Amino acid sequence: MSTTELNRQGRIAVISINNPPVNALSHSVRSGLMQCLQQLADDHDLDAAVVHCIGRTFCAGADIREFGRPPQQPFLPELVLALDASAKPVVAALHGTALGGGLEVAMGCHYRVAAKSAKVGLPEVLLGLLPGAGGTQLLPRLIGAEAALDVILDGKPRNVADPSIKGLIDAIADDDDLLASAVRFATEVAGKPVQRCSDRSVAAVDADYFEQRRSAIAKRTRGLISPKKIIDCVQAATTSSFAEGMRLEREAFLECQSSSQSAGLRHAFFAERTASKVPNLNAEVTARTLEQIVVIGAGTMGAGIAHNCLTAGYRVRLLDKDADGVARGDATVRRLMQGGVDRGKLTTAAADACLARFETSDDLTAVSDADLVIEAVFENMAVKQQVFRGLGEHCKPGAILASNTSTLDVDAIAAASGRAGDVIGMHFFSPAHIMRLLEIVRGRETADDVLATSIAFAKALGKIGVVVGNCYGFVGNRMLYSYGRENQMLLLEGAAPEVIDRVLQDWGMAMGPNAVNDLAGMDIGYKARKERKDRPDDPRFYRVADVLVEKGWLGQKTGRGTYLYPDGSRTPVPDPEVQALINAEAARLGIEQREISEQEIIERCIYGLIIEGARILEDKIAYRASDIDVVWTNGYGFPKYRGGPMHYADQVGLDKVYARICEFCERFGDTYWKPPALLAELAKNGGKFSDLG
Ligand code: T1G
Repeated sequence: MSTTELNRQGRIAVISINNPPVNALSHSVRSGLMQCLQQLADDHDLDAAVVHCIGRTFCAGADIREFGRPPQQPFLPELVLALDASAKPVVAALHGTALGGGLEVAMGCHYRVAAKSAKVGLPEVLLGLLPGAGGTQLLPRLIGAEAALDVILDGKPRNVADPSIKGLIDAIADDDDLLASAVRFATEVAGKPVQRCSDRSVAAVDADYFEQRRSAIAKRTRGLISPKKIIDCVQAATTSSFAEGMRLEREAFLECQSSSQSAGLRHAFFAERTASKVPNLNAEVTARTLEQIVVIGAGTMGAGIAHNCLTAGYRVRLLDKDADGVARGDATVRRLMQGGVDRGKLTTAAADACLARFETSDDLTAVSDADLVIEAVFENMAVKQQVFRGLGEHCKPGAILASNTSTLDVDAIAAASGRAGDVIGMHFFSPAHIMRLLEIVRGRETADDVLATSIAFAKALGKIGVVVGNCYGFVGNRMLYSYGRENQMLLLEGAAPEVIDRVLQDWGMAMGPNAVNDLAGMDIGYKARKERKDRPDDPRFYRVADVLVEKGWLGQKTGRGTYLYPDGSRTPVPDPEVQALINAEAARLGIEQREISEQEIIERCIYGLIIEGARILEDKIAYRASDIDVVWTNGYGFPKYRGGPMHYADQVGLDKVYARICEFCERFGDTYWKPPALLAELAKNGGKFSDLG
């Protein structure tokens, strides 16, 4: 329940907004604020006002949950204009993160007093939007057009003392003295001429500057609508009147808001926050305390995981079976830490503090003090079971035992430990210190508090934890097989690798599948396929990749894979020898090659994902379709502005998706294309995956 009320401190009105958890500017907050402004105007015993928020933050923006519903007045721009027009000065008191519409409300006020720790930002671009309540017109008037463009285009929050936003904040207060400072400030300006942001002008900027920004942003935000419109609006702030600029901004905002891109990004925003909510997890359960982490396996993944845990504040011991492995892991962690300092992500002092909590050892039994052990050894069941037998013997009661396996049976690993209730899967994505996704694999016997601890641990690492069930490949890699399989089939059927990659990258994938294979190294997938017990009995299944690996053409690390990488470059160059090899394999398999349309390439790969996603829902390996979307938009380069494979299917229409899959089933057989019953049911009833909760 939200409240917005006006109280008095002498002749100063203190307007308090209270709308947990982040004081989003819901309809009731907007209405309450408008009423308080009217009360300020009408009350002759009030000379000025302070607007502040109760709880952890000033308004964090418009209430995104209201989008997609019929808008209710007062709209946010009306509120901002009413603040700006107030005859009596209004001071915003900022703490926490004043974001989006929250910062726009603050800029509608005449002054801004901020707590030292406060941050401000305009993250609308991350939702496929643009500041739609005056942000593109007000911010340039306070900090200049170029600086405003930086803030609005990157969408990142900045500390209020950041020099890049000089001119936005009028005074900075101690965190525990914010409201009193703001009231004192209001008292000082009371009775003086009001300083309206809208009255300011914006210094002229050369038109070429905006053109340069347009071409730069086009490369960085392939296909996105809102960045270009942001530049248009900020340019208008330098050339048009405030009223005209506001009109243009409103027009552009409504266009962005109604776009499928914004729908996809808003879906992703809420999906990432819902993913950590486990439907049948006992809410009373409390997480176990984690202080000492032990990572077993000092390879690339293990060292990345160790680095991630160190920067999150844990004590970390990195183990490997031999001294060379330990030395390599130690060097990797230190290199990653220095990289963070070089990029300005970490201060040297912070890096040193992390390393002071870091140690290594080649004694695999050095686990007795561990609160959590994360196994990151070779992806082989026998090797993992041996490690877990040791953990079962040497770890203290209550220690959590996690496997970083990317595909293997977590229950079989757990059984080897003799304490399956303490075992869980934690599938990190490479590079572990950068990728935000963590698949948390709930084993059959995983205890509720182990699961709750793992979810909290993911958040502490700054990752998006998605709880998934135990099957081959869990959610991400299980679906990757369908996507990769269709890529391989298309190669044999006549689509060149570079065509497939270009089409899928133009569609929005971060990289084409063949370039990804070369980047990761095709030997990894090759070994996993050889281990698979349920490998389809189909000579075409990943045939091209297998032949390339058997020739030693693994990808970038060998200078050639699907593509050539001359002189150690990382730019893929089509390889005529590979194309000849593909054609020969197709002929040997009796596959008649043909011209394949771009649309078919997209549908074969993306609908292959959707089918597997539907089967995952049928098998209850994911709690909700949006969890599958979170996995693919955060772990596999699926474009966030399309929301994820399941949201995309809903957008296309499940009846259309189902019909196309039935066609593929006719043409290519039901081994891979048999429509899941769930999809058929939803398509028949006009349903959506999002209806499943
Ligand atoms: N509207 C509705 N709910 C929101 C919300 C918002 N703007 N922001 C957060 N929530 C919910 C969130 O779903 C979660 O709910 C809970 O609050 C805690 O969030 C016209 C159009 C503020 C930095 O994009 O960046 O203004 O899961 O888990 O990690 O120009 O939330 O508990 O049920 O993220 O501490 C612009 C989005 C909107 C800011 C806090 N503003 N929010 O992070 O908590 S568009 C944003 C955030 C706009 C105007 C335009 C973060 C946070 P639940 P959380 P957190």
